[in-house]
Amino acid sequence: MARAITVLDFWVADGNGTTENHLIKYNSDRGITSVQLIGSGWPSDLIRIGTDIYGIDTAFKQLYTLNPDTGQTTYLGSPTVYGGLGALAYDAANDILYSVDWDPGSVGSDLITFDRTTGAATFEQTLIISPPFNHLRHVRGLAYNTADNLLYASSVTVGNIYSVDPVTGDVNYVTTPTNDLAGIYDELTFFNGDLYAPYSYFQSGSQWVQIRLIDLATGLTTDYGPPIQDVSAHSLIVNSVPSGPILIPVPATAWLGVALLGGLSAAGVVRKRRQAV
Ligand SMILES: [Ca+2]
Ligand SMILES: [Ca+2]
Repeated sequence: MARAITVLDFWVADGNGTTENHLIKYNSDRGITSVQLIGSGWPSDLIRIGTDIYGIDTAFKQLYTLNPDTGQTTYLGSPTVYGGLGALAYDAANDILYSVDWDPGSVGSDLITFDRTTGAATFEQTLIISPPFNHLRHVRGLAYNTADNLLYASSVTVGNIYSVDPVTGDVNYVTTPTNDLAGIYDELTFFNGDLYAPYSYFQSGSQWVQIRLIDLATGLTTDYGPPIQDVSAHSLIVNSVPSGPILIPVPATAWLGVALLGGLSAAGVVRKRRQAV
């Protein structure tokens, strides 16, 4: 019998203030740590491909690889011509790395593919919802679903999730995830067949992130882990999700003083409670 997984572990980027351009690492046993992203401009998505971590940088318009232990970034090739790259998604079966350009200077979002060796970007198609044949605006979250071979894209201005068929170009509305705190879903990531997202919102003068599971059939969400203060979560990598009971968020004030203001120590400051689901 397989041993049950009990640890929730994920990474988001980036932080704000003292953790600007940091990779924020959450582990339900060890708490929160962070590492500075060396050479980063705007870490707008990260994705794991095999044993490597790739990132997209909106400010530098480029693909890079990341050493998550040291924070060192290595840029691939030359800057692209795309001014609004903010998401990555990977089709492992066909080894295709997708991105989206949401350049605010254009009318809509364009699907892009990357050559992971040269860093060169290729235009694939403009994302148009059919019907009503409107451009899909401001896509900053993208994920590839191996269950149906479709891309899932989140528009931060509209607040909806759409499916994108990368073969036919069809774009269809899927759902509107819960938006109870007037926030945005700045990234999407499938992990073990489930869709997770960093829900980003402002409260009490700070920007917060809450990792959420999204039910694509209903749009209803389930919180995973605690809300984390001072994060602008453009990126999400999920490393481990408990199999069975989920971690119930504890009041952030119970540990943020130590975990964030005290320099993101890895002390076991996150008190946990468990509840059957
Ligand atoms: Ca993604
Ligand atoms: Ca993003």
